[in-house]
Amino acid sequence: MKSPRAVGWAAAALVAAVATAGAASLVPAAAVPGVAQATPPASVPAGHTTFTVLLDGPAARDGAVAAIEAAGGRVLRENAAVSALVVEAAPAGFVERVAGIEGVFGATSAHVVGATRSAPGGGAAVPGPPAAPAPAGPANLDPLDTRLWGLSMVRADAARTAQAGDRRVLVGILDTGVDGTHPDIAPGFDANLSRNFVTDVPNDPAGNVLDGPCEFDGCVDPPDHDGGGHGTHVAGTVAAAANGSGVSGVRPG
Ligand SMILES: [Ca+2]
Ligand SMILES: [Ca+2]
Repeated sequence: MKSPRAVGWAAAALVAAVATAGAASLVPAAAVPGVAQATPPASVPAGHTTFTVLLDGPAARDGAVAAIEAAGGRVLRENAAVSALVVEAAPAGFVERVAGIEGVFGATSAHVVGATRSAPGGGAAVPGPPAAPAPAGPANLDPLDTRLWGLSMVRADAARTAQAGDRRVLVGILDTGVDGTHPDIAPGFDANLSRNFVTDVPNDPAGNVLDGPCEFDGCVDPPDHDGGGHGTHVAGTVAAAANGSGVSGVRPG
């Protein structure tokens, strides 16, 4: 996973951003004609695992699903808006078989991509160095903007005087989700354009806590929910409103 700062800078390159996309739901397969009833993660047979399979597009869907099932896969959920499937199967050779199917753009297993650092002997965050005194900030920034170094570093404070943003520009935040109800986020957030591609995994196969208990039925968060907070932080870097409170983003208006 990129560090928060790396993600923030990547988004900042888009400047004039508007809609911050969080995550939205893979619809239950039962809602899709021709696909079996959605099955909760716990029903994945022992020894099987889940895969994300991305199709070329809607036209490829029916043929690809039939071929995936012939290759030993079972569709659990489908996000028709982006032609993505969550499929369970025995892992041996499944990705290789599916990758060769016409209409399949790519496939990968659900797996841990990394781990964050933990404090020795506990889960508390490792304290950083003492914060430097906040410098006097440029005019027209929100009260907490002086605690950020990035806005001035990329001259966003100066850029906004010429162009505060263009709402035709959409930015997707691929992260822990986005709290679309946050007062600094809500003005630029579009829940209808947002999707959640990830199902909560309460525990890893060894029983260790990963996401913890699911907050919502089906273990899929709604598109305006952030289960971790980091995605909302990144969305704020991009597009927090310049509204006289909190912080403002690179695209403040
Ligand atoms: Ca969650
Ligand atoms: Ca603000």
